[in-house]
Amino acid sequence: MKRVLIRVLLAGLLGMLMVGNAWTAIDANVLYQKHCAECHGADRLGKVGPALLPQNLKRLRKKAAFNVIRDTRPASQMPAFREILKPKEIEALVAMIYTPLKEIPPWGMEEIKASRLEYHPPGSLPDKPQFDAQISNLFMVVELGDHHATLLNGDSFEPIHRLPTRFALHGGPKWAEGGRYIYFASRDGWISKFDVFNLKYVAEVRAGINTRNLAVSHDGRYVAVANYLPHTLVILDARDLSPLKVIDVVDENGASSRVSAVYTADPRESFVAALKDIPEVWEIGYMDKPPSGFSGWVHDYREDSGDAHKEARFPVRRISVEGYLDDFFLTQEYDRVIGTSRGMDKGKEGSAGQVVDLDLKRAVAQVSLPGMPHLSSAITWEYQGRTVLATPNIKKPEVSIVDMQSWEVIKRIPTKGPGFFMRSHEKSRYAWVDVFFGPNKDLMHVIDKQTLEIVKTLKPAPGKTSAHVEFTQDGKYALVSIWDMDGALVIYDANTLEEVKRLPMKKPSGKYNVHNKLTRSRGTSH
Ligand code: DHE
Repeated sequence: MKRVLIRVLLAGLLGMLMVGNAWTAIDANVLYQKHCAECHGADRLGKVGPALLPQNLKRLRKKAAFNVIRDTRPASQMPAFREILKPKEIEALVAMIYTPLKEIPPWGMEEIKASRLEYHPPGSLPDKPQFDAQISNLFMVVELGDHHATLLNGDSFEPIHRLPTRFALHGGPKWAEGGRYIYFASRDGWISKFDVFNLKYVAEVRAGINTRNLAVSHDGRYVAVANYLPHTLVILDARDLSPLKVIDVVDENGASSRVSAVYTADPRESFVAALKDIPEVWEIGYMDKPPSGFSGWVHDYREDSGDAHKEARFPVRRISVEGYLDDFFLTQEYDRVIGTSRGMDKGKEGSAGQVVDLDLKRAVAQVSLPGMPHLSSAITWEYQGRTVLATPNIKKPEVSIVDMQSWEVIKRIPTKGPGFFMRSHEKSRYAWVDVFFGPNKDLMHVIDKQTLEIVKTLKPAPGKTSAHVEFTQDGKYALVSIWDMDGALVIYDANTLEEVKRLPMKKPSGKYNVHNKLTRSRGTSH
């Protein structure tokens, strides 16, 4: 009897741990709600941070998850919990996030349809702008600080309108129809269509629970949404955001995957998506007539009234790649994808990047990019008779310059810290890159595109992160964000590199110019 009692007591003690000065059982849920819920959602379904569920953590070993919580990871807004949580507490959190939820809310066609909000049906608002400005030089500036966006006149640099947005937008909002409309995506799945001429939202829909980004077809007819949760790609009718198709992202054996990102490949009339848990790139056609090579049959939805045609629309073409693509860049000709994979750079030097030919359906070259570039931020220009691609690196203080013919890295430009965003313009001799991480995060480098040297380093607001540049449509001015609640948009003369104006803003992140985005300028993301 005595022995049994001792065993029971020991078992009880084993389930408890010393926290502070008292013996307290670790309640992972309490820790989670205190330290994690604000960003990852009280239900673990994701908010500003991604969903924390076993099906979304397949590529992360538990040991690595432990290290992420303890030390954080590159390019993440998450703090390191080394000083806050004890190793056993971190272990308890790891065990928790690898435990399946009893139920994940379904988010399929019916739920998406039911979530749709229509404020103004297509055709019900005037077709003329309700303000006086050159539409092609408008900017939309996202202010993450208080979930707003500012529509800015790119000639006078006067704000036209400030609008509330959904919680935590991510990825570039996408312009359409010459600047009449802009589409926003929030990390919690809301897609919002804003009528810029009338300064009004016209429709919204929740396309996912945890979303990456959106793309709009070059003809403005369709919106594609990339989701982390559920593992789907959603195609919406751009006119009123009604869902047209929910594509389950699964491989031939039924394993599912998060979608890293989706972009539009204009001349191919397709969306291209990179997958995080399946070694494939997907191309989803939105053309009306099927091109050769597509096994599916495509129908113009405008004339489509019958269910029989629905499945045939938006056929998927699978392209096998080596490893998983976390981030990618489409060439200006839209025939190749340059992709990188987190973790692949831990292997041999040079295995981090690969060039995938969309027509040949295979990788045709490797690129040595071990510093984990943020490829959606890469830009290209002509240098000594060849096209080069330039990208900052999230893990390394350098800008990599890659020859796009040989795929050799021809120069590594040392910077004052790892960067996130890089931008230029066809008419500017300079490329701008931020220092986003580390003690020099208030610096912004300006690189001469012909000498590949840093010619000036700006410090727009000492002590505050300066990041993300976008040019006016003529390339004469560069707009920089001061990434702070008490932040600003700083406008520079792009030739003299002198400041010309400063507008106070709440943690402005990205800014998006109608002309540069719609003409697919080589100096910006598309
Ligand atoms: Fe982004 C774009 C991925 C974290 C701000 N980011 C993108 C795109 C991808 C991407 C694939 C291109 C989509 C597009 O524009 O349609 N971002 C990732 C990540 O994997 C990463 C590292 C981790 C994550 O949390 O998802 C990440 N991103 C961040 C941030 O922490 C940033 C700095 C703040 C935030 O908003 O969360 C951030 N990402 C941005 C911005 C763009 C973006 C402002 C659009 C840039 C543009 O000019 O187009």
